[in-house]
Amino acid sequence: MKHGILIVSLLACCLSTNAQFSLYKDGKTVFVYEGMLDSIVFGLPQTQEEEKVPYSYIANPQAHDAPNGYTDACWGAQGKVVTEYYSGINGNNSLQVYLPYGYDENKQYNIFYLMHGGNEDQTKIFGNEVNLQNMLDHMIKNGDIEPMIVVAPTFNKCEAGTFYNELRKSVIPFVEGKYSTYAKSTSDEDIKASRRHRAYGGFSMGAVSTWAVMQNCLDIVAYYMPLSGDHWQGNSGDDKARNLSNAVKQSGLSTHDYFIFCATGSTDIAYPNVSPQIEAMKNYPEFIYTADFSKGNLYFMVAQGKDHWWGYVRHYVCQALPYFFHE
Ligand code: FER
Repeated sequence: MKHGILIVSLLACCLSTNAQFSLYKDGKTVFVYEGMLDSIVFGLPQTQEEEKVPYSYIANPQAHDAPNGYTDACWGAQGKVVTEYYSGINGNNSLQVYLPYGYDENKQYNIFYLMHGGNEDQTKIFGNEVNLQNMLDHMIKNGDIEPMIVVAPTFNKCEAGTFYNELRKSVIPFVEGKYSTYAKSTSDEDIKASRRHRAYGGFSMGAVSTWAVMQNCLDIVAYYMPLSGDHWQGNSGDDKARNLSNAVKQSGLSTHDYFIFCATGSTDIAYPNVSPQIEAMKNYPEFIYTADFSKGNLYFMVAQGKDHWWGYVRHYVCQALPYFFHE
């Protein structure tokens, strides 16, 4: 070293194998290693990731209610629901953000945008009737899902079928600029790069908004949860399926880049609309029918005897959400 001195310090904690290892040059820190001592000793690369255990999907899950108690308050492990205000492309608007228990802005979280139905608003999903936050708390506590951020926006400043514009231009930049997701920044590039950590779903007209998001936002969203609602672009089931298939083709994505967990009840008013669409989608090579998302990308769960009501639909959310964010 011609200039300055090189100081190497090794601070090993006596009680654990965690170590901090710093290199100083000219009085400046030029390198810091924080990690396991044996990683240093054996010279493993600093960026080594833990090996991911493959998720055990059920290929054809049958609808069932969430475990008893999931709809009740989860004392001691409750997340937080925050009301936010933003100025978007369709004017001033509001949305609600669920932050999981122990939310830490230094960590990164998967994010799920979940849309209300017709004649409802952004307060529906975390309001007294649906109380989805209770189910999310229990699911996280029980290890059904990783802690994640869940956003309840509204299409009431536009329409269900055009909300995708507000999602892309206003909602995602606002929410993910404020809360810690896998988006490194809110640049178009970073939002695209984090698409596998982003999901969108909705009930009824919210499902209509979901298919429209898939039609128009495949570049920024990988997981879709349309609940009790069909695609409103196209008349027949085959029209709707073809429009979605064409969107996929135009996106240049492969069949392992987007995943749809669709659900409704057998007596739901939307069933006769959704069912032919899904049957038609099965005829297009862009869609591979199974809930095992390591092998396919489309599943349709039908709950026997359930009609068009959030009280049933929230249980579909509980069943579908664990299938997301593993690919
Ligand atoms: C459907 C999608 C949306 C549907 C109904 C709706 C009957 C919404 C209805 C409403 O909000 O009034 O497939 O099937």
